[in-house]
Amino acid sequence: MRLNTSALKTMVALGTLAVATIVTQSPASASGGFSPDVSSVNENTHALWIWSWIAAGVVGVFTAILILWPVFFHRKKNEEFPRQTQYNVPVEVAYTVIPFIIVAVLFFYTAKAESKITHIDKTPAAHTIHVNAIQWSWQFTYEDAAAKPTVTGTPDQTPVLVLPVGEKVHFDLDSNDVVHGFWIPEFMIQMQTLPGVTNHIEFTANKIGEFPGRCNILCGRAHSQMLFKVKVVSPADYETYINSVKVA
Ligand SMILES: [Cu+2]
Repeated sequence: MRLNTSALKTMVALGTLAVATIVTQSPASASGGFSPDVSSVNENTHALWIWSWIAAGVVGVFTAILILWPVFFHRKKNEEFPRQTQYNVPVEVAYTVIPFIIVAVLFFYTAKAESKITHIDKTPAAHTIHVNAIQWSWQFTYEDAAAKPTVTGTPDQTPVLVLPVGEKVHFDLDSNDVVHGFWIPEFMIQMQTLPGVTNHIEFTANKIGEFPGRCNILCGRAHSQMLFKVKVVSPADYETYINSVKVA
């Protein structure tokens, strides 16, 4: 095997770039596009998100090396048809078992995070909000206010979902018509709203601020306008708000 210096340099450069990308995206040095603690969901999901990318990066770099190595170092040197080999049992066992282990590990941590996120506590949450998805907007009913006021949005008038900071909220999710997806990207949460089935989720918003929300299931003509805004306020402001909303 004849080593081609420029090919080797290219491979080293590619390897360095890949490692640098992984290192700068490591849990300690970067957020991977999401905050680790803006909601109770992020606390469960963020590490999984980062480690999934690291696993994907390692597999990607390893696969690239396996592809590039023969490209650079086993180029055809004469017209002779190369020797053909097959049925290498140890190699075949390795490339069956290793991906299986990778998928099993990812599955284990995903199932663990998912069961935490969808867990509903026996002790009722401090607040309950009923979310109703409609073509093409949202209705939010604040069940813990005496009057149970409902806020209804339209594609032109984006509704606001007000949440109390640091207090767990129980959500009942329904749909009026077709399948929609209740999605707050920065909270790393989405759950489908299904006609005829009520889904439940509980989480706590940890930081005061405003966060975009959307529908993430293609639900018809104005799907892209099915937006809402999440406004996280102090518990006192939340109480004031839900008791001041006009009853619809
Ligand atoms: Cu929708």
